[in-house]
Amino acid sequence: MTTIELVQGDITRESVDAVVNAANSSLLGGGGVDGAIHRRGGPAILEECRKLRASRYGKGLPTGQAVATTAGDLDARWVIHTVGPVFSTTEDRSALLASCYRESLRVADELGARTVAFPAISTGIYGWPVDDGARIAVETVRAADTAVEEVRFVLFDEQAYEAFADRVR
Ligand code: AR6
Repeated sequence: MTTIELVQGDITRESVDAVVNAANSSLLGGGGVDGAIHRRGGPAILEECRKLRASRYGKGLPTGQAVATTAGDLDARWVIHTVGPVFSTTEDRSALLASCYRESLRVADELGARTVAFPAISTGIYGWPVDDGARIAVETVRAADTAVEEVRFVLFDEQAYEAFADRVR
């Protein structure tokens, strides 16, 4: 059984085995939580991301997939980068958002991570409504077949925290 914990705050301050990053396909950084992780984690993360671009992901990391790097100076062993879908009103991309959570947990299992912190993927710059993003996140983690013992959703603001709390209760 995986336990779900909710925290309101900055994911870069968490002590866990793996921190999930809501990245973009370039893997070369950006704003939001991605920017915060690279800022606090330092250049070692970007260096590994560059190597991944030069080797396995020449065309970028596809939406819905996940890949791990060092966590650099974060209080974690790994950062798992995943690319959420941009929200669309004309196309249902929920399966891709669910895939981000599932694939991140699969990578966590490969690494042997037992505690994993997730942000609310796609609910910032990518525009996903936070209530629906929370529903997909919680449903997918609950249904996942994983050895991860604790999933900690780290929500930056109160609205996101409340959206997740409504789903976990
Ligand atoms: N800790 C926890 N959550 C955070 C933090 C933080 N330090 N900073 C922001 N959030 P976003 P996306 C929340 O925009 O929507 C980047 O440029 C934020 O409030 O970070 O998946 C990437 O490079 C929101 O609830 O990610 C991509 O280009 C959630 O994290 C693009 O943004 C996700 O917001 C990805 O967009």
